[in-house]
Amino acid sequence: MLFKRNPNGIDLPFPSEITPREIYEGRRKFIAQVAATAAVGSSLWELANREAFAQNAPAQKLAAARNAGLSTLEKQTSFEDATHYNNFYEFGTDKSDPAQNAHTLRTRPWTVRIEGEVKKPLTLDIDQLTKLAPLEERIYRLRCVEGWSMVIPWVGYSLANLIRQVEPTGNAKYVEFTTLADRRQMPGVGSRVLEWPYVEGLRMDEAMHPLTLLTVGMYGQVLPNQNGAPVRVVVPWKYGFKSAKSIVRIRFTDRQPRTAWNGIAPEEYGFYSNVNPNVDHPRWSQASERRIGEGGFFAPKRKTLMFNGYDQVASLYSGMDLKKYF
Ligand SMILES: Nc1nc2c(c(=O)[nH]1)N[C@H]1C(S)=C(S)[C@@H](COP(=O)(O)O)O[C@H]1N2
Ligand SMILES: [Mo]
Repeated sequence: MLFKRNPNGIDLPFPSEITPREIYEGRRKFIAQVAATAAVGSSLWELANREAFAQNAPAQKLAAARNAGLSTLEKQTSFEDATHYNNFYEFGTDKSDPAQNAHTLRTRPWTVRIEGEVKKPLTLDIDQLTKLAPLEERIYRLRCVEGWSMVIPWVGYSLANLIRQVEPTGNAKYVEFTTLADRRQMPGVGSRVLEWPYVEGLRMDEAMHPLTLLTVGMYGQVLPNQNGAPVRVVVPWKYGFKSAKSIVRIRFTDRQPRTAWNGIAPEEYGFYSNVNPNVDHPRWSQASERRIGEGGFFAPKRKTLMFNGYDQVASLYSGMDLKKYF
């Protein structure tokens, strides 16, 4: 992937260099076709097999009752698209990299440490965490800051369930999510595109909002590695980068945490990063979006909605200047 040096001197991906879905799809079909017609070199075989591995690894089913009240009725993005067009820079910066590379992530054993400004710090393994509250299916829109969106049926429960267990103190004003950064499992860790580990954060009331989903699955099964296995958050009214993948630590703090994107480019990626069509990114408009799977790169775009359409969070920001606190 090519990078454009932004005015801060920090290398960030430039939207025109994001691989259009058609191109990567074509590439994948090509690989599959060649692999099927026998006359192939070993490197192509290897590529095809690696993709097959990431795609077809035995999926553990996860039973969950649909929370209809919090789910959109819009057409769901296909599982294929949702698992092959990803941002997970620990596995590379191309949209197809996580599907190809994330099979090296070991998701068991996995523990999450919950600590900081709490009365009852807790370490949970992934099974304990999954069973902490009844699992729900919630179909959310996900809007990436780059200008595309998807509709995904996630499986999880409100993060508030976990937060109540640890009894935050009066000093707990923010929640910080730290994700795994292991060079042996993650080929992108060590690259200079971001700070590692990938850290994200929310204000306490945002973290407690019932929409904020502690997520262990999607499409009725455990999270595929490329989507942030074994546990991530999904914060549907914020740009996708706030929804940290493969979390290992949740820490409650009295100060706003330094987060990966806000830390390296604060003028471009605000701490809040609520979806807001009226506040453009300095290098591109946020007024509209391309729904992945909808007619390709040249299809008409959709209008982006304030808070990504999740109006019920508006009261969290009453009295705040959302141009200043973008
Ligand atoms: N650890 C980690 N979490 C991450 C990212 C990342 O690079 N690393 N990318 C973010 C971005 S930019 C988006 S849009 C979403 C994409 O989630 P999805 O691939 O499951 O659709 O994950 C977010 N969480
Ligand atoms: Mo994103």
